[in-house]
Amino acid sequence: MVVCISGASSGFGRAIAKRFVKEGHYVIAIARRKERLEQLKSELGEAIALIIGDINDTALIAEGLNHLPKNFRTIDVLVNNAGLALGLESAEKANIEDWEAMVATNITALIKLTHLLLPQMVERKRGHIINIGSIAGTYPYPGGNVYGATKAFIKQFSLNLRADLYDKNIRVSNIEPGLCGGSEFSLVRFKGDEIKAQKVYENTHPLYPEDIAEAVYWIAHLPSHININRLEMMPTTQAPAALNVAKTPKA
Ligand code: 8X3
Repeated sequence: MVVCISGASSGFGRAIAKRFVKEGHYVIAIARRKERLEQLKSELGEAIALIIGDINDTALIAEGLNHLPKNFRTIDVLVNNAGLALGLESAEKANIEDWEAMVATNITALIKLTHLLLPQMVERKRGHIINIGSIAGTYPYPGGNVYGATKAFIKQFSLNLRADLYDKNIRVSNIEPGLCGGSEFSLVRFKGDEIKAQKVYENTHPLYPEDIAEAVYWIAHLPSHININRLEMMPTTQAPAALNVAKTPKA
């Protein structure tokens, strides 16, 4: 199996790459950070091919895909993993550049890579697109504003792809993880503030990137007549929150 993973240099992407290579599969790892990718290659060896560059640069990614070594040319699985959250401010205080950056990576880059790889899958009548969504695409939380909305887009895009692809033997799945430690997710969200980032996972037992990798691996290895549409996963220590009602203080 050849698996193409965006955002493969760290976190979920890296764990997914390792999981597949461990079982003898080939991985195309796409990410911007050259050193990290090269380190991954030195760990995983010949089973990994690198495309180093910005996921939004379609020409560069297409060029990389067109020059893959022979063993990597028939892509069976696309894991749209690249994504980020920026900020946790209330909507009226949020930074518009943060909103735009989340839309650019979580939505625009994801649809562009899908659009690039889908025709060859349809032509071969074989393929699987696995998107990394989030529980934030279903459950609103304060400060989740645009981040959650981008993940809701991914959820609906996945379901609409199913509507176009169910008769072409192409599977589409959306994995929707909740609180997950062991990655740079919160460090990125809080712009490098390590203390804030650590607090998110303090005194609790979150999911870890390896748990997400396990889910991706399982979904990709089910018999081909089974399509997991959505897989919502949370740590046992997390649950959808109660509805809040704001009360006006008594005068
Ligand atoms: C990550 C899950 O709850 O931090 O997408 O938004 S959450």
